[in-house]
Amino acid sequence: MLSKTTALILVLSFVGCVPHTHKNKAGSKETVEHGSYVPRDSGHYKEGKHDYEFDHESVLGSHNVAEEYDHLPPEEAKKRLFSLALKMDVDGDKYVDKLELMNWVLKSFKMLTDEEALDELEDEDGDEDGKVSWEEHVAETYGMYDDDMVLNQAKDSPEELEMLENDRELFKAADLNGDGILDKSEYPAFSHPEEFERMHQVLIFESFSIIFELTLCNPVST
Ligand SMILES: [Ca+2]
Ligand SMILES: [Ca+2]
Ligand SMILES: [Ca+2]
Repeated sequence: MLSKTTALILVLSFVGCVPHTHKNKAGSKETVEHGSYVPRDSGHYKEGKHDYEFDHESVLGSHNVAEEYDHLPPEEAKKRLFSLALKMDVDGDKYVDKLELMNWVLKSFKMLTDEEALDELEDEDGDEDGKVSWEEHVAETYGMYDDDMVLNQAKDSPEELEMLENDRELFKAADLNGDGILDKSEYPAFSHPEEFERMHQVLIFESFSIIFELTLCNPVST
């Protein structure tokens, strides 16, 4: 069990850290080699070094709020973080135990996902109606008006073609009511598919396709 003091030290230790840059938004729909999605905690250690930025955001649940904390006077930051630690103590026993801390961080991760998804939705929402159509996604991602144009351009680029098809499958799976548009409640599953169980089937299929292609391209010699 973490004592209240320990939890407070953990939280208050943010105050003395170097201001962070918020460059990386782990969890966004970016893939690493062979199509794996970047897990939420991929940036916790960078090149073997502990990344305090990750800790800040994991507790605060917002890139924007974490950035705001960098500019607070130390006393004000301590005050706010102290009340945050009190909120973590759900059962009010004056201690923050492991489960309370874990639940808090999981809730923060969900808030980070929603914040990142909303940022991405606003980037893609060409007509600013608060929703993203497939055409808007294609226009923002590929710089073209419809997928026919993308298909035409990508005929010599299997990678781009595959990316378009993968995006289309993810879009369909995220679109719960099947109206061809992703609203604010549906969009997070599209931008962060690895964090939504209903999207896993599409991701698994995508990964198998990539492995299958790699196997065909690089057959094991016997
Ligand atoms: Ca407690
Ligand atoms: Ca729109
Ligand atoms: Ca929809």
